[in-house]
Amino acid sequence: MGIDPAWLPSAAFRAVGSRSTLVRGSGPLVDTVRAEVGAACRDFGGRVEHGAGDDFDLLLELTGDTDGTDGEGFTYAREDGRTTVTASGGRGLLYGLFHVVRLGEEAFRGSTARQTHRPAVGLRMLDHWDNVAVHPVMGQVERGYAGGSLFWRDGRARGEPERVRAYGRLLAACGINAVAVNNVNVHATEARLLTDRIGEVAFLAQVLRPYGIRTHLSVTFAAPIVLGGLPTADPLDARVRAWWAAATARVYEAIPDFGGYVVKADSEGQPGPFAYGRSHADGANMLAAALAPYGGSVHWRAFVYDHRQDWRDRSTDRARAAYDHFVPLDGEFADNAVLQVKHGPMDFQVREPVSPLIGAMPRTRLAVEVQATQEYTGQQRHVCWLGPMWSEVLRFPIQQESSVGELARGGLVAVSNVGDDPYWTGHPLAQANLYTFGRLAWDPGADPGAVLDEWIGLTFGREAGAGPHAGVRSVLDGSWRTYEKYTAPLGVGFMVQPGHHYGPSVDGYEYSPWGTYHFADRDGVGVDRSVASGTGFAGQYGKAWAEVYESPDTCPDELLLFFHHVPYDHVLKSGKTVIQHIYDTHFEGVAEVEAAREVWASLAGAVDPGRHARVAELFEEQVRSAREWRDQINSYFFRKSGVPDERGRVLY
Ligand code: GCV
Repeated sequence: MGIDPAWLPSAAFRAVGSRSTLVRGSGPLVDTVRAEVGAACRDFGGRVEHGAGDDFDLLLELTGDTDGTDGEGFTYAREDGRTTVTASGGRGLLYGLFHVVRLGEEAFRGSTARQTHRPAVGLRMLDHWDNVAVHPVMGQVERGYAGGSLFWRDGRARGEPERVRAYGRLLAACGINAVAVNNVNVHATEARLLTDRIGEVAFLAQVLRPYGIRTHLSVTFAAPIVLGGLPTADPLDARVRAWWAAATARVYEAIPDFGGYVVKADSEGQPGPFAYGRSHADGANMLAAALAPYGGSVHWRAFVYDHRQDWRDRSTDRARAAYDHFVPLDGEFADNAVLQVKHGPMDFQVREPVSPLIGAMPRTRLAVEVQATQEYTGQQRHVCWLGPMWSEVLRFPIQQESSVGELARGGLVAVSNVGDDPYWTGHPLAQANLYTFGRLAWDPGADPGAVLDEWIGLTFGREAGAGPHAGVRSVLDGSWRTYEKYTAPLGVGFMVQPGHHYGPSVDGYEYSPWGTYHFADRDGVGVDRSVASGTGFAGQYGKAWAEVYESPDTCPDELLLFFHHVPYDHVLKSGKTVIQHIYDTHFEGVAEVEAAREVWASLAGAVDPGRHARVAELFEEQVRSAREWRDQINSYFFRKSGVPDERGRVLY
């Protein structure tokens, strides 16, 4: 098959393509808009108007006014039988066109008073964990479940502009405006993208630019040593600073609109400022200084923790690490240094509390990072639509008056789930995660269910009452909670097979150095992170949430084992004991996957055969894997606790 059109099949453009449209303005992004409308008109018989006449149904106009949002906003109105989109910047016009595409026929009915649309945050980015050269353990894409990289193959740029361009188009259509093109774990080959191989990055930047996407690059903190031959990478050393300034100047010669650097430092073996007795603010600010003359930013990741912990040491708590490292540095970061924080304190588990760091650094620009690639949520073999989780995170009032989405002033970032798979994302339904991320990054307060409806309508068709809409929706809508039910219970996390992280292994990380433990014994399970008797992590929140999480009586059920070690007969707010909850949810989770598989089977004939077959095949694996999770988890806790299932179901 060719490349899947995903949420931009030709049919999605019918309403625009069958009418006459006037595009006013000039510039590269306006050319993109014109080309999009032209292609739609060729498919559906409409016209692109030129000149000053007023015989048109849709006006897309670049006004040149300034709307204060870097030209990304647009206005939309329908009056006197005409639909009008105006924007002060090319990106805004492009986003306005895609708004009309999303509305379809509705954009050409009745009347709508002028509305203003603008993104809540300026940076909406995808980070690719793509290696240029195949890594012996991690492969071409670290934690990638969609085939090889879109950008790189076997040590080189793939040089396939059509595919990259199609990708940029999909991203623009859901509002994403930045892409980091290589893994944050920067190995030797990848390091050179910064210097002698910058031309390969420039090629990608050139292909993505017409869709309003800026290119960013992950760099190694040790670059002055490994590329520049200096004896040190000390951020306060004048030679090091000069090296970064010169390297950055050359980057901007090649890519004038380059977005900036992404850095993983002092994390999981990556080099960083600690080796020189310097702080992470020193490290980030050095790169910020190199980027500042060109308007670039450094995205400095807060994922810093001890990955060589002794499991016998009960006082070290990985959940505390980001806060402990970074909160003392609040106010020390340069304006163009953005601290990029994972949404939870651990590592993209199916359920985590929001990272307390997000509410604790008022004088620092923060970006919040989520993971579209499903490392811990089924690896794109399981259906797991993450929209509701991300929406809960973004709307979470971490401070009394501010939600996470409001505090993410430095941007919203997702680790990409895309590869060179013909469906882009391995599992065709995982496209919904990519689309949903873009739309929630544009508007963190949006209703994720409405976003899902949009995605289904664009991807599968919008005929009212007919088609697969209801079936696809029911398969995706509750799939995150279903996944949670059959995997690690009540926020305790992990229990995955070490290394690749697919499938159950309850004790897989229990005696490991990675800091991810559940502490199950014959009496109970969970991690005591209270201030009173545990690691004190609960005290990293502001007063209101610290009080809620401190006691098992007030802690929400779904996070109970994240914050507390409780006996198996502890009664949840739901009225069930912890052990019975574990049994029940694991049986329910599998039943829900089996039911979803039947719904999908019933859509044969309503969904194109290739897509239907791929998803049907993946459902077989999901059912198998979910049963394995259920039986391993239930048997493990039955054997530990000796408590039988009150409903008498089989435990092994
Ligand atoms: C890119 C987790 C993943 C790693 C990843 C890391 C990170 O630990 O398992 O593969 O490395 O997160 O976010 O840096």
